[in-house]
Amino acid sequence: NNRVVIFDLDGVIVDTAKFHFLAWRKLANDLGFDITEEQNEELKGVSRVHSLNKILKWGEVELTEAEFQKQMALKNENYLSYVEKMDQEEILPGVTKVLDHLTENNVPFALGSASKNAPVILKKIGLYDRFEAIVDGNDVSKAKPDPEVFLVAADKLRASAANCIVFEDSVAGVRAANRANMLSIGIGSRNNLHEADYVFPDFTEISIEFIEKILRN
Ligand code: B16
Ligand code: MG
Repeated sequence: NNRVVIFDLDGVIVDTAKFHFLAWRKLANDLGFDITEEQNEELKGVSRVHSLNKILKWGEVELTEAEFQKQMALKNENYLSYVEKMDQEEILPGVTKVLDHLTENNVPFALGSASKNAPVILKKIGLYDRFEAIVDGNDVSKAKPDPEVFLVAADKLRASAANCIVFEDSVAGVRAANRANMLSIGIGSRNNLHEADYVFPDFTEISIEFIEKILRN
């Protein structure tokens, strides 16, 4: 069969949301306000520019274009100081088992992430060479929930959208997969991700039998 799989990065393969939160929080604090973990949920899967726009709205702060660019660069520098310390221990539990199963069964898989830092993160955790294709924030112009990132990934895998299975932790990402007419598998809470075709709290709850089932259907 010609099924292929597309993985989101942050929140699916690694938990970099905790580092994004620390870095955004520092930026907010430097500008004189604070952000909550709850607000951080709304930043998941959202591009860097959109994230900063949302945060500035929450803090009721306005920046000049030059200041905006400077703050984004500082945030990324700070975020990368955490990424720098990552290694394969950061791969979320249960992920490797699924990737190995796909590899053993010759099922191609790609990355479909909003992050411009995706390649460096994949190299840090030792998974860079495992992906058939990597589509990230550098390759697309329309952010999730626009399906562009997943459609480009499907294209690179030479697969039709109907044959793609997407693993996503964000609401925007699940919507993007659904809009692309792909099978969407949410990783996280059912409360947030009820629009997904299936939802699992994390990869340890996903059995090889389930993977086999969705590959066959
Ligand atoms: P960067 P994903 C997304 O990654 C994150 O969930 C989101 O919080 C972040 O703002 C976005 O990448 C951009 O990341 O600043 O590294 O370019 O979940 O799509 O893998
Ligand atoms: Mg994500």
